[in-house]
Amino acid sequence: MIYKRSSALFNDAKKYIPGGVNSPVRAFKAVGGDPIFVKEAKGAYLYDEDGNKLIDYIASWGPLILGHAHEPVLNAIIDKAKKGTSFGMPTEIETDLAKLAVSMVPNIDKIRFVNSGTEACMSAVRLARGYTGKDKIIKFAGCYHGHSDSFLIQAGSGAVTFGSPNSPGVTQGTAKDTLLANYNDLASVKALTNANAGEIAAIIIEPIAGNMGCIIPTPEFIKGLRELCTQEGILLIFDEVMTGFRLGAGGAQEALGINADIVTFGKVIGGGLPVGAFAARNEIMSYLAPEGPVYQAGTLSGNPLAMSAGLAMLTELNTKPQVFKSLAEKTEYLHKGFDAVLKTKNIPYQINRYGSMISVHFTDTPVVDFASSAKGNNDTFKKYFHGMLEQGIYLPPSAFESYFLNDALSYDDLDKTINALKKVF
Ligand code: KE4
Repeated sequence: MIYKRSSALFNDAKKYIPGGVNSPVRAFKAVGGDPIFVKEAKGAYLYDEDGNKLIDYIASWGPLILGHAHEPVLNAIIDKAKKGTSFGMPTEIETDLAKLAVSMVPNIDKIRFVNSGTEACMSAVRLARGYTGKDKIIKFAGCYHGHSDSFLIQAGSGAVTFGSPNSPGVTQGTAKDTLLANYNDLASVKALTNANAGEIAAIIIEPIAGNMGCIIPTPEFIKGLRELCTQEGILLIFDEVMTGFRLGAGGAQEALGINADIVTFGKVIGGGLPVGAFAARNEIMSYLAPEGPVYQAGTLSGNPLAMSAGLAMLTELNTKPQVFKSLAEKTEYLHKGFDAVLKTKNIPYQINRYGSMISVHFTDTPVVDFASSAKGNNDTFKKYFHGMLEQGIYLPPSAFESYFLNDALSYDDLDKTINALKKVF
Protein backbone atom coordinates (compact mmCIF):
# COMPACT_ATOMS: atom_id res chain seq x y z
CA MET A 1 0.00 0.00 0.00
CA ILE A 2 1.17 3.52 -0.77
CA TYR A 3 0.87 6.21 1.91
CA LYS A 4 2.66 9.09 0.17
CA ARG A 5 -0.14 11.65 0.48
CA SER A 6 -0.76 10.74 4.13
CA SER A 7 2.93 11.34 4.87
CA ALA A 8 2.88 14.67 3.04
CA LEU A 9 -0.25 15.74 4.92
CA PHE A 10 1.36 14.65 8.20
CA ASN A 11 4.43 16.79 7.52
CA ASP A 12 2.19 19.76 6.82
CA ALA A 13 0.04 19.13 9.89
CA LYS A 14 3.13 19.07 12.11
CA LYS A 15 3.83 22.69 11.17
CA TYR A 16 0.56 23.86 12.73
CA ILE A 17 -0.60 21.18 15.19
CA PRO A 18 1.62 19.73 17.95
CA GLY A 19 2.81 16.34 16.72
CA GLY A 20 0.53 16.78 13.70
CA VAL A 21 -2.48 15.36 15.51
CA ASN A 22 -5.22 16.43 17.88
CA SER A 23 -4.92 13.34 20.03
CA PRO A 24 -1.57 11.63 20.67
CA VAL A 25 -2.49 8.01 20.00
CA ARG A 26 -3.26 8.89 16.37
CA ALA A 27 0.39 9.78 15.68
CA PHE A 28 1.58 6.13 15.48
CA LYS A 29 4.31 6.79 18.08
CA ALA A 30 3.77 3.33 19.61
CA VAL A 31 4.06 1.50 16.29
CA GLY A 32 6.30 3.79 14.22
CA GLY A 33 5.70 5.22 10.79
CA ASP A 34 3.45 8.05 9.71
CA PRO A 35 -0.26 8.05 10.53
CA ILE A 36 -2.87 7.44 7.88
CA PHE A 37 -4.98 10.43 6.88
CA VAL A 38 -8.58 9.46 6.18
CA LYS A 39 -10.53 11.11 3.37
CA GLU A 40 -13.91 9.52 4.10
CA ALA A 41 -15.54 6.42 5.52
CA LYS A 42 -18.68 4.38 4.99
CA GLY A 43 -19.85 1.33 6.88
CA ALA A 44 -16.85 -0.77 7.94
CA TYR A 45 -14.43 0.90 5.52
CA LEU A 46 -12.03 3.80 5.67
CA TYR A 47 -10.86 5.44 2.44
CA ASP A 48 -7.53 7.14 2.99
CA GLU A 49 -5.90 10.05 1.17
CA ASP A 50 -3.89 7.69 -1.03
CA GLY A 51 -6.97 5.90 -2.28
CA ASN A 52 -6.49 2.85 -0.07
CA LYS A 53 -9.57 1.07 1.29
CA LEU A 54 -9.07 -0.15 4.86
CA ILE A 55 -11.22 -2.41 7.02
CA ASP A 56 -11.72 -0.39 10.23
CA TYR A 57 -11.35 -1.91 13.69
CA ILE A 58 -11.36 1.29 15.75
CA ALA A 59 -14.65 2.92 14.68
CA SER A 60 -13.31 6.28 15.86
CA TRP A 61 -12.27 4.54 19.15
CA GLY A 62 -15.72 3.18 19.75
CA PRO A 63 -18.52 5.60 18.78
CA LEU A 64 -19.36 4.25 15.33
CA ILE A 65 -20.69 0.91 16.53
CA LEU A 66 -23.07 0.66 13.54
CA GLY A 67 -20.41 1.67 11.02
CA HIS A 68 -19.42 4.98 9.48
CA ALA A 69 -22.01 7.36 8.04
CA HIS A 70 -24.86 5.15 9.25
CA GLU A 71 -27.91 6.51 7.38
CA PRO A 72 -30.37 7.06 10.29
CA VAL A 73 -27.69 8.90 12.28
CA LEU A 74 -26.49 10.86 9.27
CA ASN A 75 -30.00 11.92 8.31
CA ALA A 76 -30.78 13.00 11.87
CA ILE A 77 -27.69 15.22 11.91
CA ILE A 78 -28.44 16.74 8.49
CA ASP A 79 -32.07 17.46 9.38
CA LYS A 80 -31.17 18.99 12.73
CA ALA A 81 -28.32 21.11 11.35
CA LYS A 82 -30.75 22.88 9.01
CA LYS A 83 -32.58 24.21 12.09
CA GLY A 84 -29.49 25.52 13.81
CA THR A 85 -26.79 23.64 15.68
CA SER A 86 -26.65 25.10 19.18
CA PHE A 87 -28.50 27.76 21.13
CA GLY A 88 -27.17 27.73 24.67
CA MET A 89 -30.80 27.31 25.68
CA PRO A 90 -32.70 24.16 26.71
CA THR A 91 -34.17 22.12 23.87
CA GLU A 92 -36.64 19.21 23.89
CA ILE A 93 -34.23 16.81 22.24
CA GLU A 94 -31.97 16.90 25.32
CA THR A 95 -34.85 15.52 27.37
CA ASP A 96 -35.62 12.96 24.66
CA LEU A 97 -32.07 11.58 24.78
CA ALA A 98 -31.95 11.75 28.58
CA LYS A 99 -35.24 9.81 28.86
CA LEU A 100 -34.03 7.15 26.43
CA ALA A 101 -30.64 6.73 28.12
CA VAL A 102 -32.24 6.50 31.58
CA SER A 103 -34.68 3.88 30.25
CA MET A 104 -31.84 1.77 28.84
CA VAL A 105 -29.32 1.91 31.71
CA PRO A 106 -30.07 0.33 35.11
CA ASN A 107 -29.74 2.17 38.42
CA ILE A 108 -29.74 5.76 37.14
CA ASP A 109 -32.49 8.38 37.55
CA LYS A 110 -30.87 11.43 35.95
CA ILE A 111 -28.11 12.15 33.45
CA ARG A 112 -26.06 15.28 32.60
CA PHE A 113 -24.63 15.70 29.11
CA VAL A 114 -21.15 17.09 28.51
CA ASN A 115 -18.82 17.09 25.49
CA SER A 116 -16.32 14.29 26.06
CA GLY A 117 -15.55 11.25 28.15
CA THR A 118 -12.88 13.25 29.96
CA GLU A 119 -15.43 15.86 30.96
CA ALA A 120 -17.84 13.15 32.09
CA CYS A 121 -15.27 11.42 34.32
CA MET A 122 -13.87 14.68 35.67
CA SER A 123 -17.37 15.87 36.58
CA ALA A 124 -18.31 12.50 38.10
CA VAL A 125 -15.32 12.69 40.46
CA ARG A 126 -16.19 16.25 41.48
CA LEU A 127 -19.79 15.17 42.12
CA ALA A 128 -18.60 12.21 44.21
CA ARG A 129 -16.34 14.52 46.26
CA GLY A 130 -19.16 17.03 46.71
CA TYR A 131 -21.68 14.37 47.69
CA THR A 132 -19.40 12.53 50.17
CA GLY A 133 -17.44 15.54 51.44
CA LYS A 134 -14.25 13.50 50.99
CA ASP A 135 -11.22 14.33 48.82
CA LYS A 136 -9.38 11.18 47.76
CA ILE A 137 -10.12 8.84 44.89
CA ILE A 138 -8.75 5.45 43.91
CA LYS A 139 -8.06 4.59 40.29
CA PHE A 140 -6.38 1.56 38.76
CA ALA A 141 -3.01 1.40 37.02
CA GLY A 142 -3.66 1.12 33.30
CA CYS A 143 -7.20 2.44 33.41
CA TYR A 144 -7.74 5.65 31.45
CA HIS A 145 -10.50 8.10 32.30
CA GLY A 146 -9.49 10.97 30.06
CA HIS A 147 -6.86 13.64 30.53
CA SER A 148 -8.19 15.50 33.59
CA ASP A 149 -5.37 16.17 36.09
CA SER A 150 -6.72 13.77 38.73
CA PHE A 151 -6.36 10.86 36.34
CA LEU A 152 -2.86 11.53 34.92
CA ILE A 153 -1.27 9.79 37.87
CA GLN A 154 1.16 6.90 38.08
CA ALA A 155 2.18 4.67 40.93
CA GLY A 156 4.07 6.77 43.41
CA SER A 157 6.54 5.60 46.02
CA GLY A 158 5.54 4.55 49.50
CA ALA A 159 3.67 1.59 50.86
CA VAL A 160 0.25 3.09 50.28
CA THR A 161 0.97 3.89 46.66
CA PHE A 162 0.34 7.60 46.77
CA GLY A 163 -0.03 8.89 43.25
CA SER A 164 2.55 10.96 41.51
CA PRO A 165 1.95 12.97 38.34
CA ASN A 166 2.55 11.12 35.09
CA SER A 167 2.50 14.31 33.08
CA PRO A 168 4.22 17.66 33.56
CA GLY A 169 1.62 20.22 34.46
CA VAL A 170 -0.12 17.96 36.96
CA THR A 171 0.70 19.20 40.45
CA GLN A 172 1.73 17.13 43.44
CA GLY A 173 -1.18 18.80 45.20
CA THR A 174 -3.55 17.12 42.77
CA ALA A 175 -1.67 13.84 42.70
CA LYS A 176 -1.79 13.39 46.46
CA ASP A 177 -5.55 12.89 46.28
CA THR A 178 -5.36 10.10 43.71
CA LEU A 179 -4.40 6.67 45.02
CA LEU A 180 -3.41 3.86 42.70
CA ALA A 181 -4.51 0.24 42.96
CA ASN A 182 -4.00 -2.76 40.67
CA TYR A 183 -6.77 -4.14 38.48
CA ASN A 184 -8.09 -7.55 39.54
CA ASP A 185 -6.29 -7.16 42.87
CA LEU A 186 -8.83 -6.48 45.62
CA ALA A 187 -6.12 -6.65 48.30
CA SER A 188 -4.41 -3.63 46.74
CA VAL A 189 -7.68 -1.70 47.06
CA LYS A 190 -8.23 -2.77 50.66
CA ALA A 191 -4.70 -1.66 51.56
CA LEU A 192 -5.60 1.82 50.34
CA THR A 193 -9.03 1.99 52.00
CA ASN A 194 -7.46 0.83 55.29
CA ALA A 195 -4.63 3.36 55.07
CA ASN A 196 -6.99 6.18 54.10
CA ALA A 197 -10.08 5.29 56.10
CA GLY A 198 -12.82 7.88 55.90
CA GLU A 199 -10.98 9.95 53.28
CA ILE A 200 -11.95 8.27 50.02
CA ALA A 201 -14.83 9.75 48.05
CA ALA A 202 -14.85 7.33 45.13
CA ILE A 203 -13.25 4.45 43.32
CA ILE A 204 -13.32 4.89 39.56
CA ILE A 205 -12.85 1.89 37.30
CA GLU A 206 -13.27 0.76 33.72
CA PRO A 207 -15.62 -2.16 34.50
CA ILE A 208 -14.22 -4.00 31.51
CA ALA A 209 -10.90 -2.33 30.83
CA GLY A 210 -10.09 -1.23 27.29
CA ASN A 211 -7.01 0.93 27.80
CA MET A 212 -4.59 -1.86 28.66
CA GLY A 213 -5.97 -3.82 25.78
CA CYS A 214 -9.21 -5.53 26.79
CA ILE A 215 -9.05 -6.81 30.37
CA ILE A 216 -11.94 -8.56 32.09
CA PRO A 217 -12.51 -8.25 35.84
CA THR A 218 -12.77 -11.51 37.77
CA PRO A 219 -16.22 -11.90 39.34
CA GLU A 220 -14.61 -11.94 42.81
CA PHE A 221 -12.77 -8.67 42.11
CA ILE A 222 -15.67 -6.64 40.78
CA LYS A 223 -18.14 -8.04 43.34
CA GLY A 224 -15.64 -7.46 46.13
CA LEU A 225 -15.12 -3.91 44.96
CA ARG A 226 -18.85 -3.22 45.10
CA GLU A 227 -19.07 -4.69 48.61
CA LEU A 228 -16.04 -2.74 49.81
CA CYS A 229 -17.48 0.52 48.50
CA THR A 230 -20.82 -0.17 50.17
CA GLN A 231 -19.28 -0.99 53.55
CA GLU A 232 -16.82 1.95 53.46
CA GLY A 233 -19.27 4.61 52.21
CA ILE A 234 -17.25 5.05 49.00
CA LEU A 235 -19.00 5.78 45.70
CA LEU A 236 -18.26 3.28 42.92
CA ILE A 237 -17.88 5.06 39.59
CA PHE A 238 -18.13 2.86 36.50
CA ASP A 239 -16.36 4.59 33.64
CA GLU A 240 -18.48 3.24 30.80
CA VAL A 241 -17.19 5.63 28.17
CA MET A 242 -16.15 2.53 26.19
CA THR A 243 -18.57 -0.13 27.46
CA GLY A 244 -21.71 2.01 27.65
CA PHE A 245 -24.17 1.15 24.86
CA ARG A 246 -21.48 -1.15 23.40
CA LEU A 247 -21.80 -4.27 25.55
CA GLY A 248 -25.57 -3.94 25.54
CA ALA A 249 -28.28 -1.38 26.31
CA GLY A 250 -27.43 -1.65 30.01
CA GLY A 251 -23.67 -1.63 29.50
CA ALA A 252 -21.32 -3.21 32.01
CA GLN A 253 -23.69 -2.82 34.96
CA GLU A 254 -26.11 -5.15 33.19
CA ALA A 255 -23.43 -7.44 31.77
CA LEU A 256 -21.64 -7.89 35.11
CA GLY A 257 -24.73 -7.66 37.32
CA ILE A 258 -23.08 -4.97 39.45
CA ASN A 259 -24.70 -1.63 40.32
CA ALA A 260 -22.42 1.41 40.21
CA ASP A 261 -23.22 4.62 42.09
CA ILE A 262 -22.22 6.92 39.22
CA VAL A 263 -21.83 5.87 35.57
CA THR A 264 -19.99 7.85 32.90
CA PHE A 265 -20.54 7.66 29.16
CA GLY A 266 -18.99 8.86 25.92
CA LYS A 267 -18.32 7.55 22.43
CA VAL A 268 -21.48 5.61 21.38
CA ILE A 269 -23.86 7.95 23.27
CA GLY A 270 -22.84 10.73 20.86
CA GLY A 271 -23.30 8.70 17.68
CA GLY A 272 -20.00 10.08 16.37
CA LEU A 273 -20.47 13.66 17.56
CA PRO A 274 -18.93 15.05 20.78
CA VAL A 275 -21.09 13.85 23.67
CA GLY A 276 -20.13 12.61 27.11
CA ALA A 277 -22.45 12.09 30.05
CA PHE A 278 -22.58 11.07 33.68
CA ALA A 279 -25.55 9.63 35.51
CA ALA A 280 -26.64 8.41 38.93
CA ARG A 281 -29.56 8.02 41.29
CA ASN A 282 -31.54 11.15 42.23
CA GLU A 283 -29.96 11.41 45.69
CA ILE A 284 -26.53 11.90 44.08
CA MET A 285 -27.50 13.88 40.97
CA SER A 286 -29.50 16.34 43.11
CA TYR A 287 -26.12 17.67 44.35
CA LEU A 288 -25.36 18.99 40.86
CA ALA A 289 -25.85 22.68 39.95
CA PRO A 290 -28.23 24.34 39.51
CA GLU A 291 -30.23 21.96 41.72
CA GLY A 292 -27.39 21.46 44.18
CA PRO A 293 -24.01 22.99 45.12
CA VAL A 294 -21.59 21.00 42.93
CA TYR A 295 -20.76 23.22 39.96
CA GLN A 296 -20.45 21.87 36.43
CA ALA A 297 -21.23 23.61 33.13
CA GLY A 298 -20.56 23.71 29.36
CA THR A 299 -21.31 26.02 26.46
CA LEU A 300 -22.08 23.23 24.03
CA SER A 301 -23.31 20.66 26.52
CA GLY A 302 -26.49 19.05 25.14
CA ASN A 303 -26.32 20.99 21.89
CA PRO A 304 -29.14 19.77 19.66
CA LEU A 305 -26.86 18.75 16.79
CA ALA A 306 -24.91 16.30 18.93
CA MET A 307 -28.10 15.24 20.70
CA SER A 308 -29.66 14.38 17.33
CA ALA A 309 -26.78 12.03 16.56
CA GLY A 310 -26.91 10.46 20.01
CA LEU A 311 -30.69 10.06 19.93
CA ALA A 312 -30.60 8.45 16.49
CA MET A 313 -27.82 6.08 17.60
CA LEU A 314 -29.45 5.02 20.87
CA THR A 315 -32.83 4.68 19.15
CA GLU A 316 -31.23 2.33 16.61
CA LEU A 317 -29.62 0.28 19.39
CA ASN A 318 -32.74 0.25 21.54
CA THR A 319 -35.01 -0.88 18.71
CA LYS A 320 -32.51 -3.40 17.30
CA PRO A 321 -30.92 -5.03 20.39
CA GLN A 322 -29.90 -7.95 18.17
CA VAL A 323 -27.02 -5.71 17.10
CA PHE A 324 -25.23 -6.44 20.37
CA LYS A 325 -25.53 -10.19 19.82
CA SER A 326 -24.40 -9.82 16.21
CA LEU A 327 -21.36 -7.80 17.33
CA ALA A 328 -20.44 -10.30 20.02
CA GLU A 329 -20.74 -13.20 17.55
CA LYS A 330 -18.56 -11.42 14.99
CA THR A 331 -15.97 -10.72 17.67
CA GLU A 332 -16.00 -14.39 18.74
CA TYR A 333 -15.57 -15.40 15.08
CA LEU A 334 -12.56 -13.09 14.77
CA HIS A 335 -11.14 -14.43 18.03
CA LYS A 336 -11.43 -18.05 16.87
CA GLY A 337 -9.95 -17.18 13.48
CA PHE A 338 -6.98 -15.38 15.02
CA ASP A 339 -6.47 -18.21 17.48
CA ALA A 340 -6.44 -20.80 14.68
CA VAL A 341 -3.76 -18.82 12.83
CA LEU A 342 -1.57 -17.78 15.75
CA LYS A 343 -1.35 -21.23 17.29
CA THR A 344 0.38 -22.41 14.10
CA LYS A 345 3.03 -19.69 14.55
CA ASN A 346 5.91 -19.94 16.95
CA ILE A 347 5.00 -16.81 18.95
CA PRO A 348 3.45 -16.47 22.41
CA TYR A 349 0.10 -14.70 22.39
CA GLN A 350 -3.01 -14.02 24.45
CA ILE A 351 -6.37 -12.92 23.10
CA ASN A 352 -8.76 -11.19 25.50
CA ARG A 353 -12.36 -10.67 24.48
CA TYR A 354 -15.57 -9.36 26.03
CA GLY A 355 -18.63 -8.61 23.91
CA SER A 356 -17.36 -6.62 20.92
CA MET A 357 -14.11 -5.64 22.66
CA ILE A 358 -11.02 -7.68 21.87
CA SER A 359 -7.24 -7.35 22.03
CA VAL A 360 -4.18 -9.40 21.06
CA HIS A 361 -1.15 -9.46 23.37
CA PHE A 362 2.17 -11.04 22.37
CA THR A 363 3.11 -12.56 25.69
CA ASP A 364 2.92 -16.04 27.20
CA THR A 365 1.33 -14.93 30.47
CA PRO A 366 -2.39 -14.19 30.87
CA VAL A 367 -3.13 -10.47 30.64
CA VAL A 368 -5.09 -9.56 33.74
CA ASP A 369 -3.73 -6.15 34.72
CA PHE A 370 -1.44 -3.37 33.55
CA ALA A 371 1.79 -5.14 34.56
CA SER A 372 0.93 -8.28 32.59
CA SER A 373 -0.28 -6.22 29.65
CA ALA A 374 3.03 -4.31 29.66
CA LYS A 375 4.89 -7.62 29.26
CA GLY A 376 3.64 -7.86 25.68
CA ASN A 377 6.40 -7.83 23.07
CA ASN A 378 6.02 -4.47 21.36
CA ASP A 379 8.34 -5.33 18.46
CA THR A 380 6.05 -8.24 17.62
CA PHE A 381 3.06 -5.96 17.98
CA LYS A 382 4.61 -3.42 15.57
CA LYS A 383 5.22 -6.19 13.02
CA TYR A 384 1.61 -7.32 13.51
CA PHE A 385 0.16 -3.79 13.21
CA HIS A 386 2.09 -2.85 10.06
CA GLY A 387 1.77 -6.30 8.53
CA MET A 388 -2.02 -6.03 8.83
CA LEU A 389 -2.07 -2.42 7.68
CA GLU A 390 -0.12 -3.34 4.55
CA GLN A 391 -2.98 -5.70 3.74
CA GLY A 392 -5.69 -3.10 4.32
CA ILE A 393 -6.59 -3.90 7.91
CA TYR A 394 -6.64 -0.88 10.24
CA LEU A 395 -6.08 -1.88 13.88
CA PRO A 396 -5.52 0.40 16.89
CA PRO A 397 -1.92 1.73 16.64
CA SER A 398 -1.08 0.69 20.19
CA ALA A 399 -0.85 -2.60 22.10
CA PHE A 400 -2.67 -0.92 24.98
CA GLU A 401 -5.97 -0.47 23.17
CA SER A 402 -9.04 -2.57 22.67
CA TYR A 403 -10.38 -3.13 19.15
CA PHE A 404 -13.89 -1.84 18.53
CA LEU A 405 -15.90 -3.87 16.08
CA ASN A 406 -18.73 -2.19 14.20
CA ASP A 407 -21.77 -4.06 12.99
CA ALA A 408 -21.20 -3.04 9.38
CA LEU A 409 -18.32 -5.57 9.33
CA SER A 410 -19.28 -8.58 7.21
CA TYR A 411 -18.07 -12.11 7.76
CA ASP A 412 -16.19 -11.66 4.49
CA ASP A 413 -14.37 -8.70 6.09
CA LEU A 414 -13.59 -10.89 9.09
CA ASP A 415 -12.25 -13.66 6.83
CA LYS A 416 -10.08 -11.14 4.99
CA THR A 417 -8.74 -10.01 8.38
CA ILE A 418 -8.03 -13.56 9.52
CA ASN A 419 -6.37 -14.43 6.22
CA ALA A 420 -4.22 -11.30 6.41
CA LEU A 421 -2.89 -12.49 9.77
CA LYS A 422 -1.63 -15.68 8.10
CA LYS A 423 0.79 -13.59 6.03
CA VAL A 424 2.12 -11.44 8.88
CA PHE A 425 4.16 -14.02 10.81
P1 KE4 B 1 -12.55 11.34 25.65
O1 KE4 B 1 -12.24 12.56 26.47
O2 KE4 B 1 -11.36 10.95 24.77
O3 KE4 B 1 -13.86 11.46 24.87
O4 KE4 B 1 -12.82 10.11 26.62
C1 KE4 B 1 -11.83 9.79 27.57
C2 KE4 B 1 -12.00 8.34 28.00
C3 KE4 B 1 -12.59 8.07 29.21
N1 KE4 B 1 -12.77 6.80 29.63
C4 KE4 B 1 -12.39 5.74 28.86
C5 KE4 B 1 -12.62 4.36 29.36
C6 KE4 B 1 -11.79 5.97 27.60
O5 KE4 B 1 -11.39 4.91 26.85
C7 KE4 B 1 -11.60 7.29 27.15
C8 KE4 B 1 -10.95 7.60 25.82
N2 KE4 B 1 -10.50 6.47 25.06
C9 KE4 B 1 -9.38 6.71 24.18
C10 KE4 B 1 -9.02 5.36 23.54
N3 KE4 B 1 -8.38 4.51 24.45
C11 KE4 B 1 -9.69 7.74 23.16
C12 KE4 B 1 -8.69 7.83 22.04
C13 KE4 B 1 -7.82 9.05 22.17
O6 KE4 B 1 -7.35 9.37 23.30
O7 KE4 B 1 -7.59 9.68 21.11
